[in-house]
Amino acid sequence: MIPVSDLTAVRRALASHEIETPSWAFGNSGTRFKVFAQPGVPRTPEEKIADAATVHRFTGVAPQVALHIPWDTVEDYGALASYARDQGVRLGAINTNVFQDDDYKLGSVTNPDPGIRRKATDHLLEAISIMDATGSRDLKLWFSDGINYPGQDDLRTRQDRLAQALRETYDRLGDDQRIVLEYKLFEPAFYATDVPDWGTSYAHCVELGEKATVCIDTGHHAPGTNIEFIVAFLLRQNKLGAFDFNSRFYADDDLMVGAADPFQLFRIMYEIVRGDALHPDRGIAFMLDQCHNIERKIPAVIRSVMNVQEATAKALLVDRDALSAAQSAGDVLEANAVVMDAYNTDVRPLLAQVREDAGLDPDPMAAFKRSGYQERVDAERVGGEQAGWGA
Ligand code: LRH
Ligand code: MN
Ligand code: MN
Repeated sequence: MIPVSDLTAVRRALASHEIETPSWAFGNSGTRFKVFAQPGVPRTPEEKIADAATVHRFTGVAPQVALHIPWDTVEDYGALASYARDQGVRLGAINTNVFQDDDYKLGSVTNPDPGIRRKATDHLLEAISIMDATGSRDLKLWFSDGINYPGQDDLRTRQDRLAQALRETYDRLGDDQRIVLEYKLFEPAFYATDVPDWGTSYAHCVELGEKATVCIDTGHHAPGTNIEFIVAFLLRQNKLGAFDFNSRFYADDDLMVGAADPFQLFRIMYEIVRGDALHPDRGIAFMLDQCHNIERKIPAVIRSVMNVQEATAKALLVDRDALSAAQSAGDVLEANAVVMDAYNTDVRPLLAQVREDAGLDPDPMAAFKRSGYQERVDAERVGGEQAGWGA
C-alpha cells in the first residue's frame, strides 16, 4: 500500500472527485411485474433535483444531476437550471428517450420507416436545444433499437441509418457539447441490437469525430466481461466519455453500484486512476444509472455514491511504484499482492476524514437519517402524480 505520507494527494483526489446522480433514481420504478410506490417520491423534476441536491449536501461529491427527456420535461429549462443552482447542484447529462413510444416498436433511428427515423432524430436534436438552455455538456444516447428474429430487418442497413442519425445529431452539437454513446448487449431486442457493444459504439464515435465518446453502462455486458479492459482501452484511445454505474447480478439489474461486485468496481476505478482520468477536468462523467425499486431512494443513492468513493479510495491506494517494479520483474505474486493490499484496505476512516475536512458529517447515511428530510418529504409530497421511471 502507498505510504501514509502520500495520503495528502489521495485525500485531495477524493475531495475533487465528482459523481453525477440520475433524476430517475428518485422517482418510482419497478420491474415488469410491479411498481411498488413509496411515499415522498418526487412529483416534479424540481422535486427530483431537490432530492439530488440532498444527496450532494450529505456526500459533498455529487454536484450534478442528469435529466431524462421526456421524463423531466418542463416549460423552461433555463429556469430549471437556475432552480438547480439555487439548490446547490448543476444540471448534467441530458438523456434522450427514443424507446417509449409505440412508434418505436421496430426501432427509432434505425427504423425501416423514414418518418419514424425523422421523429427519433428530431428528439435528439431537441435534446441539444435543451442542453443549450441548461448548459449541459453531455448528450447521452442509448438506442433500444434492434430486432427479435433473423431476417426481420437488414443488419447492415440499420447501421447505415444509425450512422446517418448520429451524423446529423453530431453536426448540431455546440463547441462545448458532446455525444456519449451508450451500448447494451441485449434488451429490449433479443436477437440483435444495433449498438450492442463498446466496439460498435467506439467505431461510430471514431467516425463522428472528437466530440463523440463511449458511455460504459456497467450493467450492459455479458456475464464475465472484463469491463476494466474496456476502460483501459478506451482511455488509451481518448474515447471514454462517461459511465452509467450500477450493479448487475444477472442482466441489466440497475441495482446500487458496488453492491454486486465491489471488486470489479475497484478494478474499473484503478484503470481510471492509472489513466489519470479521475479529475473532472479530464472529462469523464461518473454517472449513476440506477433504479431503487424496494429500498428507499435517497439513502440508496447516498450509499451508491459512497460505494464509488470507497472503490476510488482503494484504487488510489495502489502503490503504483511497487506495482510497476513487480510487473517489470515478472513477479506475478507480488504484483497481484500490491493490488490486493489496496483492495483489502478499510478506507472508511480515510473517507470519513476527507468528509470532515470538507465540513461534512463523516457518516452521510446516519446524517441523512437524522436530518428528518425523508419524513418531511413523505408528509409534504402527497397528491399529484408521482414522477417515476417511465412517467
Ligand atoms: C438502458 C439504460 C439507458 C436508459 C436508462 C433508463 O438500459 O441504461 O441509459 O437511458 O437505462
Ligand atoms: Mn444506462
Ligand atoms: Mn440500462
